[in-house]
Parts: sequence; C-alpha cells; structure tokens
Amino acid sequence: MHISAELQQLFARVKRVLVLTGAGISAESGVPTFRGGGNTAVWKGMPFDVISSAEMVERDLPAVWEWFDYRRNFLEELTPNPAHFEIASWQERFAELTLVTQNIDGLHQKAGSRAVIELHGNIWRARCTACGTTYSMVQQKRPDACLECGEALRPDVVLFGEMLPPGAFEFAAALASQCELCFVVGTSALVYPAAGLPEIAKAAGAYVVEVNPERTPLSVLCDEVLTGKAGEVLPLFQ
Ligand code: BV8
Ligand code: ZN
Repeated sequence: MHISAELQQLFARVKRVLVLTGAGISAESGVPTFRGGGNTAVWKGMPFDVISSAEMVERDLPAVWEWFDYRRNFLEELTPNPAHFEIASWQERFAELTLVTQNIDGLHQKAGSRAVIELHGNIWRARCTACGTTYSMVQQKRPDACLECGEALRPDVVLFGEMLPPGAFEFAAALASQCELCFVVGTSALVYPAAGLPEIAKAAGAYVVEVNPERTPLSVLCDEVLTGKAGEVLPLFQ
C-alpha cells in the first residue's frame, strides 16, 4: 500500500482533520455491510431501505423492532477493530479531529472515540415517538412504553425519509468546510446528505482521501484513493 509523500507530509503537519465513516469500517469487526461486497441487506424479504424506513414505523413498528433487536443482539459480541482504534488515537494527535459516522453500531465509542457525530443515530438507544425521551439499551431492556408519557418507543436511529438529528449535518458540514484533510472510510457514498460531506470538504480546498477496497462514486473526486481494508490501511499512518 503506497501512501504518497504529499499525504504523509500533510498528515504530519495539519491541525484540522475530518473523518467520515460508513459500514465498511466495521466490516472487519464482523458487522455486515449493506451493499459493498455484493450482499444486499434484506429482512424477511424486505429490502434494507424498506424495513429501515419512516413509513415502516407507521405501518408495523413491531417489525421494525424485530429488525433492530436482531442487529443489536448480533452487535453485542462484536468489538472494534484496528481502524476504529487508529481513528480514536487521532483525537490526541490532531488539534481538531472531527469524526462523523453513518454507523449506528457504537464501535467508534467502544474504541475510545469521544464526541462522535452520529448522523444516523445509535442502535443502543430507544426514543419515545411522542415526547422524544430517550432510553439506553446498553445492558438493559427498554421499557414497554415511555415512562414520561406512556406512548410507544422506537429505535433512536434515522430511517429513510427522515430528517437527521437537528443540527448534526449542519455542524458536520461547517467543520467539513474548514478541514485541511478529509478521510472517507468504508462508505459506498450513496446515502445523502451524508455523502455530501466530502464534496463540501473538497470544495473548501481540503485534501480528500478515500479508504475502501472498492471504487465508489466519490473516488473521482478524491485527491488520493487508498485501495484496501480500513483495518489494514489506517494503522499505516504513523
Ligand atoms: C433525508 C440507519 C431529508 C438505519 C441509515 C438525494 C439524492 C438521492 C436520494 C436522497 C437525496 N436526499 C435524500 C434522499 C433519500 C435518502 C437517500 O439517500 N437514499 C439513497 C438510497 C439514494 N436519504 C434519506 O432518506 C435521509 N434523510 O434525506 O431526510 C428528507 C426527508 C424527507 C424527504 C426527503 C428528504 C436519511 C438517510 C439515513 C437512513 N438511515 N441508517 C439503519 O441502519 O437501518 S442509512 C445506512 O445506509 C447507513 O447509515 C449508511 O448511511 C448507508 C449504508 O451505506 P454505507 O455505510 O456506505 O455502507 P455500504 O454497505 O453501502 O458500503 C460499504 C462500503 O464499505 C463499500 O463501499 C465497501 O466497498 C466498503 N468496505 C467493505 N469492507 C471494507 C470497506 N471499506 C473499508 N474497509 C473494509 N474492510
Ligand atoms: Zn414520551
């Protein structure tokens, strides 16, 4: 794996770095990806973006819970991989490291990353459909209904057709427009508005680096493409 001298010099001197991650960074931890690697995630015959949609919460909330309970139980045993730990170490290395993830698995935090911008929520939390009160499901069951208002709970994740958490994208976009170096790790860059962040960084003059074993629609926009697995490529940055 060749990392250009230009990138190594940049890595050694920049202060403001933004990292955007997708399912690919958790692949080496055993988390199935959605698209990359040729397998499309389906549940009970339903395509991923049907079962994970706002419309499904309206139509069949118990089915949505089955899907997320299955994934959460699957995640219980899984641990971060060297890619997660490398990025966690960068928060000590760079004056301003911004970590933005599309992942709901919480593995960045398990690796020690603080202040993770979770654009699509977190699978370890439930949220009241009425008053918005949230409940942790880390080593504890969720209540059957909201303890504040008695209404139904739903996964605290962003489903297709739903707005991102208030301010999360705007905050990430502002930091993307100020970063000097932007890493895009393990994403197929198909889901918006998340996939728009590297475009904002590039337009603002940042050096954009993609880490992915496959090409993506973003590759042409990148200053450097490191073709490989995140857990093998990221630890090469010393
Ligand atoms: C919204 C949580 C406003 C739930 C998720 C503009 C254009 C087109 C469509 C839209 C648009 N704007 C909005 C839309 C609609 C939609 C969208 O983008 N659709 C896509 C399918 C075209 N966006 C939305 O609905 C968003 N909301 O826009 O609100 C609004 C509201 C009303 C009406 C209009 C607009 C909300 C999107 C968020 C949905 N929730 N997740 C759950 O997890 O179940 S998205 C989910 O899918 C993930 O979070 C992630 O974002 C995406 C999966 O992508 P990746 O993470 O990249 O994973 P993937 O498997 O695809 O790729 C893995 C990559 O890793 C591959 O490239 C592979 O090669 C690589 N890889 C594999 N192994 C490794 C590796 N890389 C490194 N190392 C390895 N070892
Ligand atoms: Zn409530």
